[in-house]
Amino acid sequence: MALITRGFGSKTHGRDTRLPPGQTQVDDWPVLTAGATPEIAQEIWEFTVGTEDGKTVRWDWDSFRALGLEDFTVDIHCVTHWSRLGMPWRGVSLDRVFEHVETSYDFVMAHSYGGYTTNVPLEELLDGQAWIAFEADGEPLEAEHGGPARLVVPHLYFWKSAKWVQGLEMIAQDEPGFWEERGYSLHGDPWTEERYS
Ligand SMILES: Nc1nc2c(c(=O)[nH]1)N[C@H]1C(S)=C(S)[C@@H](COP(=O)(O)O)O[C@H]1N2
Ligand SMILES: [Mo]
Repeated sequence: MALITRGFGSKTHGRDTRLPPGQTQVDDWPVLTAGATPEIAQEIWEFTVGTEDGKTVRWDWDSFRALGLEDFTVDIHCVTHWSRLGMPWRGVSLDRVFEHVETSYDFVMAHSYGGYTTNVPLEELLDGQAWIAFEADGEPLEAEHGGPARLVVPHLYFWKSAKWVQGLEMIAQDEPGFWEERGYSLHGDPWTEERYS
């Protein structure tokens, strides 16, 4: 499909107002992975949240999805300057997850199968801002795009959206994850071009 769909965004002088500065719209979906693509079967998949009291809240495939799947449509922005606009997804809001988590810590380290990590402030994962996604473009997530499940935090650069996410670790202070240790911004707001630290 090479159709160019501009969706509902308004355009000023030909530039879609949904595009953050320095970004170019693409219609394909590039794959960006540091390392190999892990193969995670649904039967062994689990999602955990670890808190400061040493407790781990744990879900398997069915119990996690039973928290409530919802459809959401968002724009995604990679720090390598591509953006995809109006992308349909299906997943569980982190608001549903944190209804079951007691923590006084303000920061989160996301951990993926395969070892990737990325940090996000807790308040930026709540209030409808982040999901654990199982489907994109109406199909189960392909392994190369993080299937069976990935974090989606669309208001931050896409490296925050950990593929093959395994769980979240509550942390007291903000700490760098994989790319943040390698010079990328701790925060990663595409609208203010927080690309590098
Ligand atoms: N586990 C894991 N998650 C990851 C990455 C990775 O290498 N490993 N790359 C990140 C980066 S830099 C981007 S831009 C997006 C790319 O997602 P995509 O390959 O589905 O486009 O995934 C992010 N999540
Ligand atoms: Mo990226």
